[in-house]
Amino acid sequence: MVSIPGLETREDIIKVAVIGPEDAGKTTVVRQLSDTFTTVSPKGKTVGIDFGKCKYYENVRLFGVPGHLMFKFVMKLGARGADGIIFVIDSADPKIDHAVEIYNIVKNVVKNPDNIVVFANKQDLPNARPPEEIKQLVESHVGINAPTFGTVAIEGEGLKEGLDHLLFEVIGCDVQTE
Ligand SMILES: Nc1nc2c(ncn2[C@@H]2O[C@H](COP(=O)(O)OP(=O)(O)OP(=O)(O)O)[C@@H](O)[C@H]2O)c(=O)[nH]1
Ligand SMILES: [Mg+2]
Repeated sequence: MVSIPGLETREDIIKVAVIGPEDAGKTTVVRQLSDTFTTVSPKGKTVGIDFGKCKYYENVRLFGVPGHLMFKFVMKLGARGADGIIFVIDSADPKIDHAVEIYNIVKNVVKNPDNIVVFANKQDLPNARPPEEIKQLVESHVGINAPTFGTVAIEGEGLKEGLDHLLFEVIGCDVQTE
């Protein structure tokens, strides 16, 4: 477990919001990156806020929000004040119009909407579009040029690489390895 210096107090914890359209894999991402995890997802659909304590970094907390637009108010609550965003897209079914709407809701409540990485998830599916295509889709529709990682959340593939990029390259966290 690595700690990020100067962030020992509760207020200084790094909050990462995990957003994206319904069924993209947000809850799976939070669960895989966490050692302590809770979710409110009856029948697999998140209606509350997923919460995870990151298994790699002491000071990092992951907040997963619902993907269904019916729960916009919960999206805002869960993402409010986040230091960074993981934007999860199902590469086989990107639901890009919903993604645009979700980003437009969330960008107004986070600290800096440019602190974002995209997870082009479900790369294991035969009809998944490659990460570069998802990057371009997000750029042309959502209007953001975000670092994009191919992921398979159910296997944990690509998740730590994407989180590390968000923390250290995009947000610019300092890291202490002992
Ligand atoms: N094949 C495949 N399935 C995945 C992957 N990631 C998640 N899933 C599956 O996709 C479904 C939805 O995953 P969730 O993590 O619940 O998705 P979500 O974005 O939290 O869904 P909502 O909260 O309802 O919007 C589940 O059946 C997952 O097991 C992946 O990388 N590959
Ligand atoms: Mg969910």
